Amino acid sequence: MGQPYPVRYTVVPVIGPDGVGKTSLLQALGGYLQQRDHLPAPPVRFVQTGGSNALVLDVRGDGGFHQLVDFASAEEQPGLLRSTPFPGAVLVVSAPDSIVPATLDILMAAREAGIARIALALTKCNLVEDPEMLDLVTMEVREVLEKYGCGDAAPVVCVGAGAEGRAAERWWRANGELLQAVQTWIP
Ligand SMILES: Nc1nc2c(ncn2[C@@H]2O[C@H](COP(=O)(O)OP(=O)(O)OP(=O)(O)O)[C@@H](O)[C@H]2O)c(=O)[nH]1
Ligand SMILES: [Mg+2]
Repeated sequence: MGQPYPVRYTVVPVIGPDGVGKTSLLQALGGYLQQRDHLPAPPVRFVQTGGSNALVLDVRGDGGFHQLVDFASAEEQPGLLRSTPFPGAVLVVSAPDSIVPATLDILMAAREAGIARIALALTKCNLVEDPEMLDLVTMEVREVLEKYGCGDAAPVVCVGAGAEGRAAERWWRANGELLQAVQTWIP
């Protein structure tokens, strides 16, 4: 018998309604990791999945990798979640749109599939100018997470892709916060 393989891989589906910014989020996180860790290229790649390509982001941590996978259209997500046991997921909600019916369908499917840990990425926060509005949306998503039994410790992180100038600094740091939340919240 050899030694157990020392590296853990945790596959984390990135779920949420169509157009909320799932692909943009993974690309932004890839760019962040490239710069932060001085990588020759963003740690993203496309994998072939049936009919379509899935974008995968490898996040390296002390104990192994989290592989964030931008799998499927909203319609296909419930089936995907039922087909494979995942320890956790990143649920993406667009801050300007907040919770929409498709968010609830996907959240319900994730809970039914036994996904215990959900980290919530509130995207497009750079499009919301009023900070109070952002607080309201954050409260709303927290309420929904609690209602669906995700617990009050589930992380909710505001992110924004594609911002420039002074605002870019804030959203740059937010990428790190989201990755940290995923690595600590999803085993
Ligand atoms: N300003 C801004 N625009 C964003 C952000 N994230 C995504 N977008 C825009 O929102 C649109 C949809 O983003 P996508 O990343 O394609 O969303 P998606 O969830 O992958 O969409 P599907 O794959 O079609 O389900 C694109 O036009 C993005 O440029 C963000 O944080 N800020
Ligand atoms: Mg996409």
